[in-house]
Amino acid sequence: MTQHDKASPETLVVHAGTDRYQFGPVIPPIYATSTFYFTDAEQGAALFAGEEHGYIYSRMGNPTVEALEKCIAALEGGHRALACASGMAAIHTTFASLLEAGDHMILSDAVYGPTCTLVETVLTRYGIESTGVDTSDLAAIERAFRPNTKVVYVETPGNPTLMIADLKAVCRLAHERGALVVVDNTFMSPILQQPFRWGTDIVVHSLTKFLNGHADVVGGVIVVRDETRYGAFRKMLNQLGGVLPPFESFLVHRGIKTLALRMKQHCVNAQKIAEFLASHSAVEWVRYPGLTSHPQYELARTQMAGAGGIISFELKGGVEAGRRVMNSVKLCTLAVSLGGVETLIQHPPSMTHATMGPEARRRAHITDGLVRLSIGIENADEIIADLEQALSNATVKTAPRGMVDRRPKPAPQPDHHTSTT
Ligand code: LCS
Repeated sequence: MTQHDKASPETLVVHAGTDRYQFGPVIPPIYATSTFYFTDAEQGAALFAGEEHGYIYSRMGNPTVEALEKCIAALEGGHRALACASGMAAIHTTFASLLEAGDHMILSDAVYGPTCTLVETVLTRYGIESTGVDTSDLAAIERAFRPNTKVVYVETPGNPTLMIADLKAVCRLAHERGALVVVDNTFMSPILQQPFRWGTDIVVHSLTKFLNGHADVVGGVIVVRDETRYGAFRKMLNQLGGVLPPFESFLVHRGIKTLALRMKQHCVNAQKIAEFLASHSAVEWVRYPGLTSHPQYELARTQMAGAGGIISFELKGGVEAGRRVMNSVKLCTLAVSLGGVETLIQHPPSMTHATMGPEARRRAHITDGLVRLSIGIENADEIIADLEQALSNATVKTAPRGMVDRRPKPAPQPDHHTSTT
C-alpha cells in the first residue's frame, strides 16, 4: 500500500500487503483456488498476453500469496517479492535465474548445508563453477573472482558460524567486477538487517524461520529491486514451479504481524543467554554477534539493528559433552530449524551441515563440537536454568542413559524420510 511506503518496520509488519478485498475483510482472505475464471475468451487472451492485470492460475499468481509478497517487499525496501515453496526453492530459483553453463559464483563457505550441497552437486552438473570462501575476509573474496564470476552469494551471519560479511564492501567488490550480490537474510529478518541498504541486488529468505516464526510452515522468498529482474525471476519460478500455496502464505503473513516484537525478544533473550554461556566454566567458546568477543562485533553494530537469536558454542568436553547437553535439555527442544518462538538446540556437524562433508565443514570452521541454539521468546531465566542443568551433565563421565528422554516415542517415519534437512 502506497500510504505505508515511508512507514517504520513496526507499522509495516502490521499493515503492508493488506489491500482492499471484496466484502471488506481486514485480513487478506485465503484464495483457496487453483484457477480463476475469465469473463470471456478475449479477457483470457488479454491476461495471458499481459495486457490486463489479473489472476489466471495459482502457480502464476494468487491474491493471498501476492499480499504476503507485497508485505515482504515493503519490509526489505525492495521492489517486488516472489514467495517460494521453501528457502531452498527460493535459492534454487535465484541461481537458475542468474546463472548459466560456463558461469562462476562465489559463496560463503559457512552457509546452510544444503545450499552448499546444491551448488557443489546440482549446479556443477549444469556447468556452473563455484568457489567457497570465508566471506568475512574481503581479500579472500577478491582473490576468488574470475572473469566469468556472475554472482556472489553471501549468508550473513553465516549458518552456523555466525561470521559476518561486510555487505557494503562485498557489493563494491562485486559491482566493480560486474557481478551481482545475493544475500540470504534468514538469520536477521528485515527487522534486523536490510541488505538493499548496502547495495545488495537480491535478497532471499527461508520463510520457515523468523519471518513466519511459529515453526508451522516451510517457505521461502526472493526479493528483487526492479521490474525487469522481477519479470525474469517470475518466469523462472513459474517454470520450476516451487511456489508457496495460499494457506501457507496466509500463515506467514499472519506470523509477520508480530515479527518486530518477536525479533526484539529474540535479541534480548539471546544476549542474556550468550553472556551466561560465555561465563560458564564448561564452555570453551561462544559465538554471538552481540558479544564483544565476536571477531566482527563492531561491523555487526553498524550493519545490523540487533544481534539476532542464534548462538553457537562449543563445550570443553567437545562432541561428547555437547551430546550430553543436547540429551539433557528439558525446556529447549532438540530439533533442527530456527527462528521460531521456541528455543531449539541442535548439532550442525551431524545434522543441518552433515551433507557438506568433513572437508567443507573444516574449511568453513564448523568444528565437530559446535552446538547451535535458536533462542525463542520464552522467559530467558528459565532457558538459562534449563541450560544450566543440562551443562551440569556435560562434565558427567557416563550419560544417564534412559533417564534423559522423557518424551513419547516418535511416530514411525515414512519410508521416504531423509536425514538431510
Ligand atoms: N537459508 C538458511 C540460512 C537456512 O538456515 C535454511 C534452512 C535455508 C536457507 C533453507 O530453507 P528451507 O528450505 O528449509 O525453508 N535452515 C535450517 C537449519 O539451520 N536447520 O534446519 C533448516
